[in-house]
Amino acid sequence: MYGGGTIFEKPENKDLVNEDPVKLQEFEDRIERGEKIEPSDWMPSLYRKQLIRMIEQHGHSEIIGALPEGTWITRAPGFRRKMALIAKVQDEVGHAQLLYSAAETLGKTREEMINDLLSGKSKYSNIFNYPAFTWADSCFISWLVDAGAIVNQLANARGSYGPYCRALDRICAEESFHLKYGHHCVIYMATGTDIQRKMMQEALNRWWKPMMHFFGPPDKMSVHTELLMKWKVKMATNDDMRNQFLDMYVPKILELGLEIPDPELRKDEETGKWHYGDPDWDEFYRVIRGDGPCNAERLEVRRIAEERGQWVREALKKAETAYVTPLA
Ligand code: BYC
Repeated sequence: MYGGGTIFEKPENKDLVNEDPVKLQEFEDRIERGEKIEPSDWMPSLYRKQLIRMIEQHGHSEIIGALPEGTWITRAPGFRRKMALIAKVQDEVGHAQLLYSAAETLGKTREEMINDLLSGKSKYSNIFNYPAFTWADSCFISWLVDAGAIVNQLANARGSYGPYCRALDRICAEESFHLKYGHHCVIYMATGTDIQRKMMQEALNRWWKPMMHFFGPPDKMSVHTELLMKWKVKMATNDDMRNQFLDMYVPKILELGLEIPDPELRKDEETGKWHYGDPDWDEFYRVIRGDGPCNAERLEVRRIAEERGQWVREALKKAETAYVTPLA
């Protein structure tokens, strides 16, 4: 089952057996021709479920992803960094709003999505379940996690579902500012004092493994890729995205005099593929099942934020009713 049920199973293609074969063929032909599918168009229920699962998880990742960096706003070194980080964190939460709106076009309400996040039924990105101990951790997120997100989002923005693609276009435009900000922060640390360089190296050591996990399990272990690529929801496989990230960012990291904590990392120039050491996929599965260093804390913070924002939502509802109720 999709949309928060069992995990790591191949798509239930019996869902497709029940679809009207003529409509299914027309739908697949449209996708093949590169047309966008819009909310009022016919779509197989499995396409709808898969999109809800993926867009919702993406939205949750943005909102939870704002937490580790958010804790650094008050401690950011200097006023300029504070202002930039406030703007970045605000953008990330805005991305969640765009994504939740895109997922709502498929029939799941925002309330249902938030409830599924808080109950642990829906996932969010593995990487935000790790602690940001130092300012250098925040710099790592702003540069390299955003870089990974851009690799993924630029590819999928060319996908088949109109509302998701349009949200991704806008998100990518904002992420490109984050990337410049993050790169600047890392350059500053990596070319600073011995202590700053050491802090940056330690952050890289802490985050490299979750960063490798960020693109999802290796293709041979991925359960959704085949179908999602066929329907152009995903435009690159997990391994291709990881490879593209390594291609683009390994040279930039090394240029700064930082060491990548993987002695096996090397590029096979013949195939163009990177070889890397086993990043401990068991840890990845543990973390995405809820057993990472910060999963409980992240959800608790989100739950408190939901509780504290309840009065705002109620006030807005009342204001809306007052506005539409004619005066006596
Ligand atoms: N984390 O068959 P697979 C940001 C799950 S926010 C957690 O390969 P798929 C930022 C997967 O869901 C941007 N779970 O899946 C924010 C599935 O489980 P279920 C984050 C993961 O969907 C603030 C199972 O493993 N980006 O950058 O084909 C500040 C099997 O995997 C992960 C997105 O969310 C993971 N990393 O491919 C700074 C991108 N990977 O659902 C920065 C949108 C896999 O069957 N999502 N799983 O229970 C995607 O592109 C795809 O969903 C993935 C996975 C590539 C992540």
